[in-house]
Amino acid sequence: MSCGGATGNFVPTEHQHLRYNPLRASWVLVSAHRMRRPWGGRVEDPPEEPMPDLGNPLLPGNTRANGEVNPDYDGTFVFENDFPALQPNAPDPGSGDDPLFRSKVARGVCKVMCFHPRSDITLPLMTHDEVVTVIDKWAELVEELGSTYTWVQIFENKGAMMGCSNPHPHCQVWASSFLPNEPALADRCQRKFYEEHGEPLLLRYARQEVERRERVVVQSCDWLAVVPYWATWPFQTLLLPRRRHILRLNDLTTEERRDLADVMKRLLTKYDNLFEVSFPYSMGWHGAPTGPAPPSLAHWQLHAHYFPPLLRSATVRKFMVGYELLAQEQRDLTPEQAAEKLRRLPDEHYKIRDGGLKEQKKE
Ligand code: H2U
Repeated sequence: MSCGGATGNFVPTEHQHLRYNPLRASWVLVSAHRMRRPWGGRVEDPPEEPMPDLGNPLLPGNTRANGEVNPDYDGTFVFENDFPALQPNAPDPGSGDDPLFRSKVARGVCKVMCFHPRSDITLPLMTHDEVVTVIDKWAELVEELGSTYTWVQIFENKGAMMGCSNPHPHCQVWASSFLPNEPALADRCQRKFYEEHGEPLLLRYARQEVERRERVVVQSCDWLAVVPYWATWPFQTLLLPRRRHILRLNDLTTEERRDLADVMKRLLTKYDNLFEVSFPYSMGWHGAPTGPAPPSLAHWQLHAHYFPPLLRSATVRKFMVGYELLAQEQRDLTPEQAAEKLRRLPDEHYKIRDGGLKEQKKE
């Protein structure tokens, strides 16, 4: 790894050091030498493979918690969350006069989007065309909800380990009248970089990662997936367009969507192949803020974050606890080591290799 100003005896896999995350203006402590320590901590039960539960409320034709019956869908299916965290007509709490007890109005909508009619077909196991359909639907939702709301957060919690409550492949879409903390921070950081350097931070970053190669996991004509230089989660990745300035999912061309579907399938197959388990993660898209009159956005570049918790095996995870909560983020494995492990994995899914899905699913 090339570190600007490194002294002769610095070895990133041996010597602890700090790395800067320019999207969050924060530092992460990298202590790769700790990978050698014995593990005496919690070992999770192996994540359960979703059993075909014919009563799952997300399946076509089934009844949801609010009594509505799902249509007999055969592609994606979007519905209003029956237990929404954001509602469109919440009253204004008023701002109050005390600087220590401030509040603000929060309005929005929450939707759930099923990716596929079958509960056992996750994104890497879907056909290329089926993944394109998911991307098209994401773009449509950004367009539709973005005309009213300031921020449209598409996110997927996958696996019980990441708090996912339903094994049916799905994501959530929360649109809000306010810019949430994380995108607000990404907005400030990208804007500052643009003002100082005259080009979008992530366009320059993608170009440099393609040249440096050591953190690249999957690369295509239009897209790049890397373990970012500043990754915190062991196998965290950043997925971003590498060739042109793109604000949001709905700005992608047909070709870019098809290419993205291919890169997502390859990345998620590698994730599943790492420990031969349906890999848990939280992922989400960050595109430029929306709403009726968004400010100047030349500094923004569309990107997706994948935050997977697994560290050493299908049962040993990374916790973000003591030092991370009270001091700062810390990791053991270097991002370059994580990228190399993922890069070397086959593009064929282990379930396809083992013939597990052949009878049910034909590409
Ligand atoms: P997870 O993405 O964390 O698994 O959440 C699934 C969402 O689906 C959850 O927000 C919603 C839950 O409220 N849901 C319904 O709206 N109706 C149902 O009948 C089941 C689940």
